[in-house]
Amino acid sequence: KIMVTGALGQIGSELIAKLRSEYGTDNVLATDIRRTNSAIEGPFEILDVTDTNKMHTLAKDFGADTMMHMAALLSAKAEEEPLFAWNLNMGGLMNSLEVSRELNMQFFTPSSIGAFGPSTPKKDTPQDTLQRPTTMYGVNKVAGELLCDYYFHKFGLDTRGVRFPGLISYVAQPGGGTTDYAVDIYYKALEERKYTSYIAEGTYMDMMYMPDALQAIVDLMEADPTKLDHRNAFNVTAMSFEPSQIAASIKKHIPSFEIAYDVDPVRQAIADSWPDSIDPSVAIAEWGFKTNYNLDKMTADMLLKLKLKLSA
Ligand code: VAH
Repeated sequence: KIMVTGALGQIGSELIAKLRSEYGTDNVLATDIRRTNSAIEGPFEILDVTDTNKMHTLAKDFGADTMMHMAALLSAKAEEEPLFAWNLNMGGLMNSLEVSRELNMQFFTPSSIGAFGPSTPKKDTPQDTLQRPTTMYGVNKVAGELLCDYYFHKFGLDTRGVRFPGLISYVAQPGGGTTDYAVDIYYKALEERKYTSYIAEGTYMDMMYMPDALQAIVDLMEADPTKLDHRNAFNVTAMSFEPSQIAASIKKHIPSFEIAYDVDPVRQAIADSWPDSIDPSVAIAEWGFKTNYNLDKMTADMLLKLKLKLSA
């Protein structure tokens, strides 16, 4: 039985559906700081992840044996409010680790390519390398990786994680990320036939379509633990592209689509501090990480599903 925090977020909202289809609706408890109008069928509870007691009570009463901690403030938002980001990202993580330790739950939380910094090798970024991020989000992610490994070595807690690239989805629009231009561009392509990118042409970042991200979480959590030499957190990626390449992919479907640039210095600085392309070979070797979507296949699916969503 799985408890998910941040269930209304960009990953959480689709992770709930994925887990419920894999394990049954009543075996997945969705929690978030508020209930949105988008009706969530199945078990749902209001939870602020900085409230340890309520988190413990909900997990215990539900009989959860697995915790998937997805609640966090993303990179751009965290740069606007670094102290709040520290308290939410680190306070929430510590609480979810402590509750998982007390109730002996298997544990998952995502890290990010944001856990790397300007001094990290930018191409084929290795699994084990220098991590000196220059954003509050990155500091939270590196500290989070070390904390999750600590709980594994010190308490034997079965913690696992992946360093996600930018994730692209059509269900919940991401809030406050840097890679979100790659989601916004699809909405604007359909609504306005043009998009003004806040990330400069030529800025490469790792990306992945949400279905591949969700499958990676399930595959990692079901992997044979004796095969895992690493725990927190595995490099995973599906593709690396820069804005003009995703624009070209969209133009194959919408020939009149045009991209323009109006660079946001804050989010550009964040993007420039991250790798261009990371190396997922350790995840492939230790638990069979794989992806199904490249840029053109993702674009075709995103435009199809968004057309349906926007016309609904
Ligand atoms: C962000 N989408 O932009 C998130 C993610 C790798 C990027 O961490 O902050």
